[in-house]
Amino acid sequence: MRKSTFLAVPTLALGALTLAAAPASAHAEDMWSSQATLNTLNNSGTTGDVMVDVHGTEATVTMNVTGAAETFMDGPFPHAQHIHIHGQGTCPGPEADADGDGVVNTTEGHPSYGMIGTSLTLEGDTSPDSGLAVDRFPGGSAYTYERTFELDAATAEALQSGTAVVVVHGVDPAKMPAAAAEKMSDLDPSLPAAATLPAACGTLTASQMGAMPEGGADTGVTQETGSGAETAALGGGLLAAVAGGAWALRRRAARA
Ligand SMILES: [Cu+2]
Repeated sequence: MRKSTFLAVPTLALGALTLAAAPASAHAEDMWSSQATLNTLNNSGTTGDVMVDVHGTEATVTMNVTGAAETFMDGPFPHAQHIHIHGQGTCPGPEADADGDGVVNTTEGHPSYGMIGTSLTLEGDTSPDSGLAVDRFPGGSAYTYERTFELDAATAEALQSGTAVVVVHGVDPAKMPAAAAEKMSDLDPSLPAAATLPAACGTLTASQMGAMPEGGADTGVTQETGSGAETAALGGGLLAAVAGGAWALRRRAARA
């Protein structure tokens, strides 16, 4: 009896060690994920969420979008969508409306979210060159998007530094001030302003696993990060185990 009690302690300890060590074997620098909640811009009513799972040089982007503009010239309203980079990593507020027309157009949002790093197209090229390839973007009032593609270095860097921002474009002109709706796009003078107006925006935030400094899981000691006080209080090893487990669950769900 005394012996079994004695044995139970090292078994538990070993279990805890195994849990804590698991994320380390996944190489945080090779596999990580970021996520964003997409909030409405320009009174569009569009919302959604985004998950970016990075595995080496590949990224799988999963998005759910609802409340988007439905039709455009009798077809589904195309929604250009991008990962913007090299800005402040934020979504613009109404004060970004520099010309005072009642909407924050794409150009006016650039200081906040930056330029296009990746075009989240359905097929083909994902570079900034495809930023307005309206025939290769999802469309309609609600959609789910999932695509795996080669992640470019600039977008990867922005994801890791927390300055990557997902923007979904295209707003129902009926929801725009009349004068703004009559304008042509600031990006392409052959398109109406409504086609490229930002409709939803969210900053991609690395999950705890991705934010963990290299080697953090090995020692069980969490080094200083942006939320250092909080992670230290929770305990590095436990947090790593929880974050790793949640990530694995999401991967399984995504593959199903
Ligand atoms: Cu964009």
